[in-house]
Amino acid sequence: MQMTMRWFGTGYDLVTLEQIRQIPGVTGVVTALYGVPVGEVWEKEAIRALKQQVEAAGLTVAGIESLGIHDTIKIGSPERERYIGNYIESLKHLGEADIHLVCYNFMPVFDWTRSDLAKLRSDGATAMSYDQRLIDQTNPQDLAEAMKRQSNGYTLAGWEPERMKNIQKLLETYQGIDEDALFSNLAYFLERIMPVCEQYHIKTAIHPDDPPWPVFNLPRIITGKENLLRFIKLVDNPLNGVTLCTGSLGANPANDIPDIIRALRGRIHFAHIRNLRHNGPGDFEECAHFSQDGSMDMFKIMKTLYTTGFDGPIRPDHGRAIWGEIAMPGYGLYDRALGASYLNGLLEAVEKQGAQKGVS
Ligand code: DNO
Repeated sequence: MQMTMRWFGTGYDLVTLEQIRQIPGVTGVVTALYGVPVGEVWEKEAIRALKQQVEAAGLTVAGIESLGIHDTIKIGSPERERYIGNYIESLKHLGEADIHLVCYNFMPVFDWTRSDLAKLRSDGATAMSYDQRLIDQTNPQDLAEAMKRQSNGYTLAGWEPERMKNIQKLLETYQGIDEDALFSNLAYFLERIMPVCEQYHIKTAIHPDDPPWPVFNLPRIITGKENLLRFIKLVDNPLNGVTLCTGSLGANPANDIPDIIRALRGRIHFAHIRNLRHNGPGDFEECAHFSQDGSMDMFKIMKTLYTTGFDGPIRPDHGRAIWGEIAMPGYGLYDRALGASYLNGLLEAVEKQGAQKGVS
């Protein structure tokens, strides 16, 4: 496994590559061209410059998070052809730059959703949280504005203001799109991109829906074991894989993460590892990565990833806001650096224990 951090790029991220380089064991970043609107082509030169910048800092580009999918592709409208063409072009440029992992999601309209980006914890830190009752009392427009207000001035990936301006129109275009339609539009897209992925050996890794249930009546399909298995069979090519995001899947306590890891053996191409605390049905809050701080057994998760042979990039995920740091919610340096060190510690224990037991 390669320990990485998500990095949003100069001008988009408070954290620098030089800081990331000093976190023990972190050797790469997952990054993106945040200035390019979703749906437009990522040009060769811009990809090369980004890669050179990362490498000059002594890190590697372990993958792309994310190459966003235009809403027309999710909806399956005729304009999708143009955007699928653009996607293929971007993949080709990434392949030519020797980048072989692309994370994306297929959530309608929004990416990850929270009801509060800065909930005060008893330790004095703040963390992101979700309470379905609060979401039910609001509407998409107000939520987008509330997220923006709490974003500390950063643009949140998947909540770009220019898309959110047209949110009402966007929501209308999804009318009539149910789970099956979304699955079939996803299959159509995957079939179209597989040839270029084959040509450049690019692994694609769909990110689970966060939270893994419908939000504002929009369907969500990457929600748990059964649907993940349906997903990998849509296009049964080893390059068509998954980002194992413990925080997204784990928001539903019925999702048994080690069991999901075993079921997806060989098809997990990227891992986001974080903990969270369940407060009740549809109600959870983020926490430190440490097992005892939340509801998940992080040792068991790391051990299962290891023993099932997962060998891709891994990263700590959202952190709490601690030590007075004011950053993009979830993406400050401090708590994610603690998370990376903790995950590395768990991994060392797993490896050494595994070696004693003769588990490969
Ligand atoms: C949230 C992230 C997501 C993820 C996308 C992948 O913090 O986990 O924004 O990057 O869903 O496309």
